Amino acid sequence: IRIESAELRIISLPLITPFVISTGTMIGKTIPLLILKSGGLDGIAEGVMDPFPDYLEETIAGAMAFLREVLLPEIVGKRFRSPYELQAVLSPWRGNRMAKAMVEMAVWDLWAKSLNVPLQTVLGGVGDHVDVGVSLGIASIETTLERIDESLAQGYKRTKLKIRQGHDVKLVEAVRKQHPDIKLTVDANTGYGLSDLSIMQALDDFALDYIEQPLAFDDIHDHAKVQALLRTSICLDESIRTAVDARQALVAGAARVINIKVGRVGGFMEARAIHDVCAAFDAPVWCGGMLEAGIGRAHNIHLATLKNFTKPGDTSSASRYFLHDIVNEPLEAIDGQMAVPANGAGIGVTLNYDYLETVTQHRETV
Ligand code: OSB
Ligand code: MG
Repeated sequence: IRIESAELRIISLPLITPFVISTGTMIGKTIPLLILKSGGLDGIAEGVMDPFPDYLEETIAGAMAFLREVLLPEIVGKRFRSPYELQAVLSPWRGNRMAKAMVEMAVWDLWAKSLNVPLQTVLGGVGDHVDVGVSLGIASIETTLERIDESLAQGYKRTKLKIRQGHDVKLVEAVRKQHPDIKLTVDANTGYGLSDLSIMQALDDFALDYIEQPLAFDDIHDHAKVQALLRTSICLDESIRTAVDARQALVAGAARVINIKVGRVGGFMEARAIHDVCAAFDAPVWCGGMLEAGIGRAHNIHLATLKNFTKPGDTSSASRYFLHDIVNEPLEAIDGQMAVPANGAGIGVTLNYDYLETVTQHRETV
């Protein structure tokens, strides 16, 4: 494949309901999009970085500059026999895995399309659907219970509650009282410290499937201290950017489950390496989400068809977040299962350019 040109866009989508997590509230999604053109085919990817560094360090502004000035000029006009050859372009640069992931994921899409196969096939995934659960933002106990009734009625296979200081044990207690047997997890998005051990020990009594990222975004060591004192598994999200991180976390006993987000870890090569390390340690993984629109959601679903994605992922229906998606194909879960998009090769979804124009805030070509 020869990359002929690259288009960068920033789009802005309103969220149907504000999404509240321990680090802040999202009322809309600003999403960078990359479209690579090659021989009449488009390779497309979404970035998962936020306008400001509140989940991890990357920002949209920083990613746009890095893509525009460094990464895209290094690939436009060049030939790649496969996405594996991108390693030489991407690996010299430190960090910035979300920006690198945009390039890498778009090239995987392009490569699969050039071979006329689904993305999951080149990734090594199998099956035509994946199990999914919901991630419920912070809200009152009453509202949370209503949302749970709704998602259970829709057949979602796991309920993840966002928690934060002061909104944790009582919430989980109330939910467990109503639903003693559901697959339940919590995600603290780094909201606690070692001094909050008693809270984490209290959460240990509710048969949670795991407690996601209780401690700092860059910590492994202290998670191991806490994991040693809990029966409940810790699941790491923010702390895992690489397969080396995953190995160190599993060797240290910092977690027994890992949330893989292809956009967070720099693309499919690293996502697969993390998946493989976890499999070697018998640690299950699941596919996380970043409130992606249809392009990123489609990439995530293809990834989640790999064999060690044994827990339900976060790629729930797009309509839970957006009134209109940027892709033509509806990505809607049925009975807790999301079909692998298959409208054509690659990611199996197509951009709705009419709608895209109406939500595009910025557009440039490299
Ligand atoms: O920690 O998993 C997270 C959304 C934004 C930032 C961080 C996280 C999340 C989610 C949303 O939990 C999952 C989804 O895309 O539905
Ligand atoms: Mg998380």
